Amino acid sequence: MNNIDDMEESRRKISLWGVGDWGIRIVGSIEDEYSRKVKTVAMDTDMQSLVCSPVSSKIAIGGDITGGLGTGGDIENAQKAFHESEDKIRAELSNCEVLLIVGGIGGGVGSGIIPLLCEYAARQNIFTMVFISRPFKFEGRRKNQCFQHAREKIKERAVGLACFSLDRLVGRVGDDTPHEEVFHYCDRILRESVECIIAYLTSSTPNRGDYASLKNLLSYDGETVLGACEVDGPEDLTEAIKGAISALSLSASELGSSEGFLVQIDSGAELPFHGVGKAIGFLAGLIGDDAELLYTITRNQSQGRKIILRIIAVGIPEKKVGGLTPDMPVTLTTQAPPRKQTMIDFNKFTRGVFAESDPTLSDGEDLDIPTFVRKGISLD
Ligand SMILES: Nc1nc2c(ncn2[C@@H]2O[C@H](COP(=O)(O)OP(=O)(O)OP(=O)(O)O)[C@@H](O)[C@H]2O)c(=O)[nH]1
Ligand SMILES: [Mg+2]
Repeated sequence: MNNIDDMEESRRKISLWGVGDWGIRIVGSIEDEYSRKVKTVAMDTDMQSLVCSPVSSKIAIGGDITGGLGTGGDIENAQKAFHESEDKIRAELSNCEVLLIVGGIGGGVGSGIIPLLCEYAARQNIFTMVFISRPFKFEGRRKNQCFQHAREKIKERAVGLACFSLDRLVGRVGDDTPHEEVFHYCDRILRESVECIIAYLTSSTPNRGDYASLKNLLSYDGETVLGACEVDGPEDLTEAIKGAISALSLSASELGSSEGFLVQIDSGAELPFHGVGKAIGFLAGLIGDDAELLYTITRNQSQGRKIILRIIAVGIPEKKVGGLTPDMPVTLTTQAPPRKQTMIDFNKFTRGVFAESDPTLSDGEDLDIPTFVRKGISLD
């Protein structure tokens, strides 16, 4: 983005909508560097979530139906509220070329309205990409069925869909990890994923993001994840890509069968061509021959020489929640886990790889624990 005119041009064209509580919170948390390149919009029946949001445009719907509250999971009421407010929605979408929609599926507003908004945008020929979350399994079967239904409807209409399974994102959480930390972590993954897509769509580097490539990338079934890593300067670019690949928390077979990858390199310093080629080539060497691979470079001089590298992986085969995971995640770095990735203690094992299986007990002794440890024999 070279000048203010370019920025105004992209703001007019790209709209980022948060739908329902969580979607609105994510849109409200997008960093300025990205949010100023798009028009941000919040839509909800819930006045409180709208009032608290810093986004530039707010659409309150269904006042007569919910009295300014959420729908309490009532999809039908959310849909009635949408239909009642179609005039406001039409006005807000006039001149929009690209619509990005974010929301959590499981409540009434996100689940009921996102599919309708996609249908509406498709009729207006608006290029639409959607970021949704699959509810935690513990939220119950009804919410998960509602996810399946909403996903099918969205897929029929939107050109791109990124589904984030909350259970996959969170993975193994340490027994003492606070609930709030886990939620903040999920917020970050969705926020950064949206930021990557904005970066790609608005990049002014030679590999300028184009709609068709993104459409292909986000057209695959399956799950989406994001990994990020921060390094001190261009000389550490390969370390950055290794850190971000590790932060994806995918096994080697999942990495090899993912359908596509988008790499965003956000750099304070000028990047050498060979360094970029080496880093991207490193990832290319690990993924399937047919996988799509896109990248974009954004310059952010306010961050000095620092580089933040993020990878979105899409089309990952769905993980059976609670099923066995024979493959260990690919870990390519021995350094401390990447910045922002340290909030959750994912690997809090006390019995190594046996931590998730039942102990092999014989005469009251656990045979999975080495004999010298069980018997207290010193090896000195
Ligand atoms: N990780 C995480 N997930 C959230 C959070 N808030 C909501 N969700 C997820 O998003 C789903 C929808 O929640 P909301 O966005 O609150 O619901 P809504 O669309 O406003 O719908 P109603 O309030 O029922 O009208 C939930 O079922 C959760 O799976 C959050 O702060 N963190
Ligand atoms: Mg709500």
